[in-house]
Parts: sequence; structure tokens; C-alpha cells
Amino acid sequence: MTALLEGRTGLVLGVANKRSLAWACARALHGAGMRLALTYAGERLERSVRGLAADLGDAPVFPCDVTVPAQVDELFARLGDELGGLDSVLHAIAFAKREELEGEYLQTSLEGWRLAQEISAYSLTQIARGAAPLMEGRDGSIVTLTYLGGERVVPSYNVMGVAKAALEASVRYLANDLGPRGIRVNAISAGPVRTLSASAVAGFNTILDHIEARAPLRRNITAEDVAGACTFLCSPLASGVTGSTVYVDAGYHVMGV
Ligand code: 1JT
Repeated sequence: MTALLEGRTGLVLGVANKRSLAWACARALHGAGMRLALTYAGERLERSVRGLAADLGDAPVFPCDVTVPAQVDELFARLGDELGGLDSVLHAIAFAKREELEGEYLQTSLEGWRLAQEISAYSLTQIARGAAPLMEGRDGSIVTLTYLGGERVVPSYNVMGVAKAALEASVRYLANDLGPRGIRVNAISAGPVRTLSASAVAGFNTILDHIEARAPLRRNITAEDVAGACTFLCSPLASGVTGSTVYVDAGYHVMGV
């Protein structure tokens, strides 16, 4: 039997270290037969990402800081030259200043708001525009990661929640723009997981305990739970799914109290 994603090529943006959700997704996609390329944002992460890429059959690694448009253009030019085309893109990129992830949303600065929007929401549109010419007409799939704080109030998530709301709306508009070109666009709404991003959040343990007590599955999710949904969305099993937010949160989002 041939593997689910044999003969396909994908790009994963947002690996920082081995705890990253993007890394679990990359491993699962590679395990299902996909040839991958990875990117890193800033020199501080280059070593870590290159080390991990070695475990993916020496996946090529490219710099991509989404706040530098020339780097994004160069990324897709090199991907076209070196890989020929793309079937999947995982966008697992978000940023907010630490001081904006505490206290009141009311106090958000314009600069902090813009930065969160630019890196966490606008970057999907920018990446989709760059990737589309490489993905056309091959049941291409773009996947991004979001969180419940984009649609409900999660105290402290603040400016990231507003950025995730913009990201989720972007998924719907991009799905409509790119559907005619054979490209699907979806989001995975992941429950909280201990990652580098989560370590920026005070009181994260309390959130994990709350989910374990309340979620229908009475547990927290793992990075592998997210990776399974990502593999599905990148596969022909999801050929009719676009514009959706798929919850990988142990069912937490269905609860009222
Ligand atoms: C960022 C960070 C994006 C943490 C993130 C994130 N998306 C989910 N999380 C985890 C999280 C964070 C908070 C939270 C619940 C989950 C940090 C760096 C910037 C991007 O609040 C209760 C704040």
C-alpha cells in the first residue's frame, strides 16, 4: 500500500524546537510520505531547525521572517527552483509581546496590536499569495493554527485573541479566493499545549488543569493530536473540506459551563 502523502511536497513554517506543534505536524507529514521543507524565523532558531530537519530525510531549510517581505519572496522563488511545486503549507506562526499577554486587553498599545496582527494574521495571506502559484491544480492544502481565544474571551490571551479572529476570517476569505485554483485553506483550533509559546504565559498550568477537569475527553491534547488533524487536512481524505476551523481540543469548545 502506498503511503497517504507519497509523492507530495510540503512546506512547514513555525518550527522552533522539538516541542513545537509545527514539529509534530512535520514528523507526521513526513511519516505519511511527504517530502518537506522547513523555515526558521531569525538566526537564533536556525541551528535548532537545521538539527530537526536532519530527522526528516535532510529536509531543506530556508530563512523566513514574515516581517521581511524580501525573505518571503526569496523563499518561494527558491522553493520553485529546488522543489518544483508544493502540495501543502503549514503556517504555525504567531507572536505577541509578553506584556500584552497579561492584564487587560483594554491597555493594548497600537504597536503591540499591529505587531500581533502582522505576524500572526497577515502572514497567512502573504504566505498563501506566495505559495499559490506553486500549488495550483493539485488539491493543494494550506493549514494554519488558531486557538479558542480568537472567538471567546480567554483572560490574558488579549491581543492574540484579536489576531486569531483576523486569522480565522482570513482562512474563510482565502478559501474563497483559492478554491477555484484547487487550493483548500483550513485552520486547526488547538487546545493549549506546553510549547515555547506557552512558556510566555503566566498561569499556564492552571489552564491545563481546567481543561483536564472540564473537556469532554477529560484530558489535555498532545502535539500528536494536532499532527493527526494536520495530516488529514493535507490529504485527499479532506478533499471536500475548505474554509473550516477543525477543533483539536478534547471537545472543550462545546462546553457552556
Ligand atoms: C502566542 C503565545 C500564541 C501563546 C499562545 C499562542 N497561541 C496559543 N498560545 C498558548 C496560550 C496563550 C495564552 C493563553 C492560553 C494559551 C505566546 C507568544 C506569542 C504568540 O491564555 C490563557 C495567553
